[in-house]
Amino acid sequence: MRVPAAICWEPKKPLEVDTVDLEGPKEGECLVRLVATGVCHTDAYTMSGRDPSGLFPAVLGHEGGGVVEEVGRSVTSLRPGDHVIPLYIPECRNCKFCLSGKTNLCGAILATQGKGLMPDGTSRLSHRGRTLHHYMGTSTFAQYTVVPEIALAKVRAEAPLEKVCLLGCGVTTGIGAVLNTAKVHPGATVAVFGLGGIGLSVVQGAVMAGAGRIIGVDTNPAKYELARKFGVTDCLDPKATPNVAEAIVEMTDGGVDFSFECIGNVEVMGQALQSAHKGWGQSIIIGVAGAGEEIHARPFLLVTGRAWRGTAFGGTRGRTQLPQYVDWYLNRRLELDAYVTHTMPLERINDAFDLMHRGESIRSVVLYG
Ligand code: NAD
Ligand code: AHE
Ligand code: ZN
Repeated sequence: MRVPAAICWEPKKPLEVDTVDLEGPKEGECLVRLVATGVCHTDAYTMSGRDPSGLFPAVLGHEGGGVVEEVGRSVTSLRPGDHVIPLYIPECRNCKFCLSGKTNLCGAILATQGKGLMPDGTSRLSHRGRTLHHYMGTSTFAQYTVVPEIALAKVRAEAPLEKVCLLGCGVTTGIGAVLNTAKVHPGATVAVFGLGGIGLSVVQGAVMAGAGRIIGVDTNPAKYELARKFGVTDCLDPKATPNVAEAIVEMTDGGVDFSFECIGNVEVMGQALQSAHKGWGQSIIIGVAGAGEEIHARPFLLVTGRAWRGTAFGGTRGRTQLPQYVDWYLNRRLELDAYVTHTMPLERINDAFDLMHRGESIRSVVLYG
């Protein structure tokens, strides 16, 4: 079928919106009509050419919400009409990782997904005969996409897909980092480095967990007003605070119980570790860094009881946990609406990246007509 899509032909170039060819679902796959997709900083990161796993040309996008239109052979858990959120980390419930009960990092289709292909080793996407790569197994910057059944979370049909699409990455990553990975406890002190879509979701998760003081750090003071509404108690501007880690240690009598890096800056990752309390402080890396970049720290920080950890998709098992997050949204326990600062049709998707780079948006959501 012929489908409108935004094509990323090569790094550092705007996306081209054009019609692509999409083959129907094969065994174990579903055709999904997207209603909306959020634009995450990770899409911009891959477009920048800094992503060591970036493949081109590709149809990017990984924060979608849509409706199943058709199912391939042997699909049993979904049928046409089901509302779904595509998952860049699937949940097969059968691989070593899923069965371990210790991680959300399902390994069932990792090898082909990393090559931009469906599990049978081929692509469903092409443009005038040229093969296009799938991105993160989801490719939500197209009105229709093909996704493996194990990478689709079925959610309640009454939930607005133009809002719950944010659970496909940003909001789930942030609240999951707090609730699943760090397991923040009531009264805990928290520092959040970067107050974009991910950082605000860490703040939201910290409030849900009953955290006490929540310190937000961002170089863009325009982010502070919304951050305070989400529950940040103190805002720090690194441009006005020469040593942010020292300032946090001083403000909290030795450091925070939990710090979260939500930027993708390896220097800030080190500062976040330094901000954690001796003996028990945990620092969680969420941001993704460019090819060749490495973290560094004095080993003494770890020797003296701080822990350095990371999290992907907030440690969330998508098919199991996203229906619950959707319920929380419908019960007003979880905020999604405030993240959506801009909406646009697919034709204007490049505006979403301009807004992000100018620091003017939290989440732009593309609405398919
Ligand atoms: P965003 O652009 O919305 O937010 C980033 C924020 O960081 C902005 O507010 C910006 O002003 C601030 N910032 C930039 N440099 C800073 C600095 N030196 N000190 C303090 N603040 C600074 O991005 P986002 O969508 O929230 O994504 C954040 C990061 O998380 C990205 O690296 C993204 O790729 C990553 N991410 C990771 C996962 C995961 O599963 N691990 C999931 C989603 C996103
Ligand atoms: N491709 C990069 C790493 C990118 C990365 O860490 N991606 C996160 C999701 S970011 C969503 O916005 C992730 O979950 N990765 C798990 C995985 O298996 O890819 C690189 O360094 O190669
Ligand atoms: Zn993302």
